[in-house]
Amino acid sequence: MKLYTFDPAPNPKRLADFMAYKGIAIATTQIDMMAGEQLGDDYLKINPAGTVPALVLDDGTVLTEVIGICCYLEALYPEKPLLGTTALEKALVISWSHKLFAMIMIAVADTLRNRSPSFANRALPGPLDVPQIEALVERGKLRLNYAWPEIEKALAGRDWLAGENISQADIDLAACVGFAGWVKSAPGEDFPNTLAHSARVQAALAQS
Ligand SMILES: N[C@@H](CCC(=O)N[C@@H](CS)C(=O)NCC(=O)O)C(=O)O
Repeated sequence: MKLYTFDPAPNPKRLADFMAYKGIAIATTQIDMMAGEQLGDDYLKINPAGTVPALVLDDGTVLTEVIGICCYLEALYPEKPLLGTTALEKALVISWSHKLFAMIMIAVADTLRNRSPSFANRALPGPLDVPQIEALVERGKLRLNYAWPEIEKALAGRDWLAGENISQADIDLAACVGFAGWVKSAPGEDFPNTLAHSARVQAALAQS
């Protein structure tokens, strides 16, 4: 297996934290997004979507979605499960991961990519030229203003999002909180449950 990734980026971080918690090491090449390597010919031959991370399996299959890569690795390395153990936990972890991606990751990405000059004509990841739409900056913020109170409520009286143990849902949420900081829209002191949750995730990762 070979992993292509770029450590500072938010989706790669979701996977890096999954692997770190479970103690998984894979031969890795960094694709420097700051230098645009994800859109270079060499990398597009590996992942035509031009996104990181990508996991290339020994039979040549390329997995390009973090949650799919996590599912594959969890099956190979079942110790310290992060995708749930019961039917309900498994459903909740995947549901939260999907919801966080759609509700928060995309909202932050819209806010960032539609305003920053460095993303001119690159409003969406990938090889397609996509012009910025200024209105999506405000819409992104609107969506985050709705999302954080929902998350805060969901964490009331519980340590972890999807059951009694840390899961990928928690790692994803902490990555979302970090990414939201890039656009100064991370939850602040009015969101004590969410802040405590991020600290709990960091502590679990530090112990792993
Ligand atoms: N669906 C992918 C999303 C991957 C993604 O969007 N990655 C970003 C980095 S966080 C990327 O590769 N962006 C490429 C670009 O901006 O050109 C996943 O679940 O991993």
